[in-house]
Amino acid sequence: MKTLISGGIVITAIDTVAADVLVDDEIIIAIGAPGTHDWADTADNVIDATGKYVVPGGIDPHTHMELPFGGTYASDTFESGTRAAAWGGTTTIVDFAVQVKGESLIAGFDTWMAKAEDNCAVDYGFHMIAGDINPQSLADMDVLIDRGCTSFKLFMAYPGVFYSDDGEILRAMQKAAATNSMIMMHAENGMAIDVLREQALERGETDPVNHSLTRPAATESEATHRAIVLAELAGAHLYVVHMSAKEAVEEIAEARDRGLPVFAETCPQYLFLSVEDHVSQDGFEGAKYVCSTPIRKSEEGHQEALWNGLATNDLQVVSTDHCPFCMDDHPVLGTQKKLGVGDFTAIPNGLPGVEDRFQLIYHGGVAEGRISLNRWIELTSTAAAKLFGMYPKKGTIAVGSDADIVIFDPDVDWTKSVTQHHMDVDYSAYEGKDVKGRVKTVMLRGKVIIDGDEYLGTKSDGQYLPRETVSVHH
Ligand code: DUC
Ligand code: ZN
Ligand code: ZN
Repeated sequence: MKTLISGGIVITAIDTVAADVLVDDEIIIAIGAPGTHDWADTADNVIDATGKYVVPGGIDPHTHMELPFGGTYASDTFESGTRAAAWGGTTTIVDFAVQVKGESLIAGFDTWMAKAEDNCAVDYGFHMIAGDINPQSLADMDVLIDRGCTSFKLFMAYPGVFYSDDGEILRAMQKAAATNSMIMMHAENGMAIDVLREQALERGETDPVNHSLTRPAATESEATHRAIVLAELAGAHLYVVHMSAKEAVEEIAEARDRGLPVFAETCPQYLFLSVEDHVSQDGFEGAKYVCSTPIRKSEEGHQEALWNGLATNDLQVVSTDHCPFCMDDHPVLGTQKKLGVGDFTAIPNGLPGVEDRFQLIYHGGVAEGRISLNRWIELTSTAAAKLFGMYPKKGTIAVGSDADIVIFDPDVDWTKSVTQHHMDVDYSAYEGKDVKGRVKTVMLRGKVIIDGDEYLGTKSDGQYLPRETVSVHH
């Protein structure tokens, strides 16, 4: 079956060009100047993209569907979360399989594969959270790499849960260097943060805002610095996740200026939300914005530093860290954010965002003049494909690539709200925000799964995506 997308402006990380795109079955087979071919004669389906952008489907390399956290689970399942991703123009996610203490890496991977299988509306891969670094875990990294899981996340935060000490981190990095796999780091000094949290509670400071206040920027920048030092010692590639502090971005910039293979992402919540306007609201409202790393004070200049890092390539990726929890009771999971009423340390950490990211970065980035159209695509699709071994199958519009294509209308003005999103969570972190630009049509490997207001996909359209090892060096 052949589909012709005609009359649009094709945008990749490099080019902006008026072109028609011909798709055969799951693959892009031709890209040509409008009016120079007879493709319409043999196409089964013609999609008119006149006046629209034709862009690669978004890739979100950081989601947590169904993540167990703080006595509950992230409220989006693989089914609901990937369907919401599709609505927002994202056609690939890379989620995190979890190894808990005492369990093997492979057992954790198999558990997460089983959760996702036949339950994903878009294509999916896995990184592996290594929560118990020991000789067997290090040996098992080889097995996972063979299965297409080529990146491993370590935590310098959450002592007693996911935390690894510096020795464990160094060993995992040495193994990653030897296998050409990627180390992803949650860079926060969890030991110091635990002291600050305990002291805040002792002083009776229990409101949600204390989550942000007990994770000061220095705890992120110190951990980022230490992660870079350890990665350099090991000769490993390092990707620091969910950066929110300008001082931490400076550490990344300094490492990259020295030519190290160090990379980093930020997320929409750190670009658009602040302590002043969101986390410190009256009552328990601030719990909606409790995540780690934390949302920070806008007066400290973090948002500008993050946008600047995205524009200058000190930061390479915008992911979401999608990890939603309901404010009121979830029908199946029960109490979520409100577990932390009277004790901010018991608020499950995380925000919804998988549906928001692609369009928000267009709005805040392109429409508001901070980045180019090409950089928007690079940050939300191409760079993640290259860093995590999916390129050029994913992340671009090119002959031979998967036909994961979004037709995007840059001229639509609309207002974000929980009433119009598809994520299984009872609030929007961007409620009432006016934005420009909206996803119109979404194609996953040649199949139209979103057409305007209609969802045409199924919960098993998505396929597991085995990934290659690292091929990007700077
Ligand atoms: N941060 C969050 O906000 N949620 C899940 C895990 C994490 O590191
Ligand atoms: Zn994290
Ligand atoms: Zn995360």
